[in-house]
Amino acid sequence: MEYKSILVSKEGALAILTISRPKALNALNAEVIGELYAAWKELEDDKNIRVVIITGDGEKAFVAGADIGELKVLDSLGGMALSQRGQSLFWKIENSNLIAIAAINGFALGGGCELAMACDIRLASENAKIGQPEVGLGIIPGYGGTQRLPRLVGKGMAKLLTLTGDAISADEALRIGLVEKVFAPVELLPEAKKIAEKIIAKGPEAVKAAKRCINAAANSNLDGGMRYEIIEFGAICATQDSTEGTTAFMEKRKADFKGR
Ligand code: DAK
Repeated sequence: MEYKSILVSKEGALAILTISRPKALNALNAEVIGELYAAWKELEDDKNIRVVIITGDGEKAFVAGADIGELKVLDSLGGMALSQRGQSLFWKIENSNLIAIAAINGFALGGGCELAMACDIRLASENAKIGQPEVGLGIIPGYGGTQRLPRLVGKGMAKLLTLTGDAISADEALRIGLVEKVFAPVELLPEAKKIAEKIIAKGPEAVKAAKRCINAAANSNLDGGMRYEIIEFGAICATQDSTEGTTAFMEKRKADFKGR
């Protein structure tokens, strides 16, 4: 499918989804959100794809936020509708069978930070600037930022970032656990691809089940999460891949996973 504001490329089981609205530093307007929806569905429907790297076009921005021009004209109902649409896209990414890696190649502000937080893994280039500056515009984060940020960095740090609106460097984001790794700008995409390839080499059903279990940890107490893990573990033991993976180890050979 052809898109106007995003680019989708595929390399085997890996897809690279690039948000491309460079004149507005890749800000998320309604068109970008709509196209991300369509592209995500296209990638989920493609049974060959297992990992998606999401990045921004150019060297300056991942995503500089929701489109401020569009936010300016929102009334209360419009704000709720937009928030619900964006939230459901990010929910879809977070709970997808696909693994999403955010390659943060510059500004990730407001909606950009929220998109990155909906991904499974966040990698940043050394020039990244990350933050939730909405209160400076007289609004609050509307794509899940008030909920995902405290889950990643703790309540106090989430308040410090959100209430001051300060953007932080990649190194500071690494220190507080907002990103997992930092690379030189030229290394960001190659390193993201290496991580993607490692995931792709693993048992497909096991990767999906592990993602579901870790997501459950954020939404349940320890007891409930442990019980959920037992159920997922039981299901994974019934797959051919679990037999193949354990047999391959005993036979000192590489596993040949089939995804079933
Ligand atoms: N929206 C629209 N245009 C943007 C933009 C944005 N978020 N960010 C940058 N641009 C545009 C600029 O207007 C400029 O356009 P022209 O003037 O060239 O036409 C172009 O991109 C280049 O930007 P600058 O000239 O400003 O570039 P600089 O290097 O000088 O500065 C900057 C880069 C990232 C520091 C600066 O552009 C900036 O401060 N941008 C705004 C960052 C920001 O505040 N982002 C948060 C947006 S609020 C909700 C849903 C979601 C949200 C809230 C509610 N509901 C549905 C309720 C989320 C809100 C946000 O994300």
